[in-house]
Amino acid sequence: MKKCQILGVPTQSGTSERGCIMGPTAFRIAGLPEILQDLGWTVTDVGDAVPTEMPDVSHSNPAVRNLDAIIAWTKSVSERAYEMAKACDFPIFLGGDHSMSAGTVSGVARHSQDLDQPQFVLWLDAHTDLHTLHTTTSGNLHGTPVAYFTGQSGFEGFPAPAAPVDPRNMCMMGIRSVDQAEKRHVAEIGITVFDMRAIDEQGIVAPLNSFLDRVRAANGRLHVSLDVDFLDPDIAPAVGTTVCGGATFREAHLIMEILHDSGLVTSLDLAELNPFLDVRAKTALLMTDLAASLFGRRVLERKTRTY
Ligand code: 6HN
Ligand code: MN
Ligand code: MN
Ligand code: MN
Repeated sequence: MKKCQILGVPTQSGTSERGCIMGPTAFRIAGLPEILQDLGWTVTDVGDAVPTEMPDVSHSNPAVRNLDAIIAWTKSVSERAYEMAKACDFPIFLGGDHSMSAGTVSGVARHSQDLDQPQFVLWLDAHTDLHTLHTTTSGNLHGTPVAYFTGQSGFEGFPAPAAPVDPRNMCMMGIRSVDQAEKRHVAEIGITVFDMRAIDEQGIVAPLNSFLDRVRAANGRLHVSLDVDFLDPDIAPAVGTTVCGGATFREAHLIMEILHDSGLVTSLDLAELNPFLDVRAKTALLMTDLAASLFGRRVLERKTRTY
């Protein structure tokens, strides 16, 4: 049986809205480990990551918040992610705000480098999270992980990622809120972006398949990073950075179903869930169901379905 490991990454230092620390617990209460077991996976919950000791650091950009904590989380999570990628077929990371991905992606990419396979990343988010320590104006470092793990400069005090992801191996979907500095950067480094307008016009199937074809042709390994705010706030209110006009219930499930059928996905982040902002756990349950679709749950096999 295929083995997956689940790690909680209860960080909220990357955002100014408190509550993401409760994310991993909400996913466990929603039953994610048991659901994956029922889908035929051997699941090991390896507990929660703990940050390393905080370094004594400061930055020339006075807006930057909690730099010491984010460096400490990145170091520890990157190490844990690398070990998990070596030890199992599929690591799952339960956030935690999106600064978690500086660690998760740099860790799994290091394992892909060991295997001599290119690392690809599918980024499902309203935002590009492409700021550096120098360009962020909010100072919230959950807006920076993509720049970090693609090896951009401007991360003084962080360990250099062992295997930076080639930005040309990244695809973003759902994008609808991009800051000026990020707009310049995204075009410059060659990330493929399907913003919400592209999805409105083309749907999700053709754009997603064009990316998956590239992953397959390169014999790549694919990390998926799902930010709650990829989804429309009407169906997923439990996030500190809601943006109108997000993905629908079916668009999101269809992406997960196609990803499952591709057999290409090798690791997953469930990021930015803030259970403190949820409404009768509906966002936690939706994110859990989306993960189930990615792991092979089919509409006609849902336990809840009755005839
Ligand atoms: N997220 N671009 C905004 C900022 O504050 O830098 C929003 C960041 C959102 C972060 O989506 O994980
Ligand atoms: Mn492995
Ligand atoms: Mn994000
Ligand atoms: Mn976001």
